[in-house]
Amino acid sequence: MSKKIYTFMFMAILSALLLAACGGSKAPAASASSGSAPAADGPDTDGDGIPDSAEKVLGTDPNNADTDGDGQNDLADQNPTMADNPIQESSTTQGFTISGLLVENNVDANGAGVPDHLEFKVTNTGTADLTNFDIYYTITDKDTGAVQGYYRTLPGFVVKPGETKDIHFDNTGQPDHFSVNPNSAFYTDQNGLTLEVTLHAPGLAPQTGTVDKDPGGAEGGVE
Ligand SMILES: [Ca+2]
Ligand SMILES: [Ca+2]
Ligand SMILES: [Ca+2]
Repeated sequence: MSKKIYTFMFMAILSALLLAACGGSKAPAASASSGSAPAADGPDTDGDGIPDSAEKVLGTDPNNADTDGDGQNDLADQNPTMADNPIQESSTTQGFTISGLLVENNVDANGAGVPDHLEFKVTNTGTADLTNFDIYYTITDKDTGAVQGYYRTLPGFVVKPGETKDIHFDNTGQPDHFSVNPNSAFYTDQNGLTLEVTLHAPGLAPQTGTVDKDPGGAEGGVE
């Protein structure tokens, strides 16, 4: 589907959900407590003006007012899960590598299975600490071609010279784990997916990687 169609669908769904959340302009006041209204109201955890229940339907993040990281609030963003890549780096100096990209069959430090998530290794090939990383990644549905794009800064992620560190994208809140949209295509789309990652640190050439997620592999349960 084209971006225009997505935008139209998003705005139409959002309008309907917000109208439902308000009880509708023509609904009698008594109907608000009848218990038969759609569950589109309730808490708005991130305060972006879209109730958590509606964010789930829209595919946006109930814990992040700017799901795609493009600087525009979900309510105002006409395509809230598709940021353009803002990383513009002219340096060609190589300072780090990325490897071991994984999006399913993840395991913890003891080898026990954990819910699917994006993870990979970052190796500092230079002589100074690396920090102030940022990342842009896309999730593409291999059947429909639909694309989501997310931008994140990675505060607190430091890689020392010669060190290789794992970085994870999930919502466990552990060190070197960074939050993700729990309603993204990664968790809701059962088709085969391709993730393309661009990792950047200031003054160094960005590094890219690609990894595929098998059809039906959306096991659900982001943590
Ligand atoms: Ca919200
Ligand atoms: Ca949100
Ligand atoms: Ca946004």
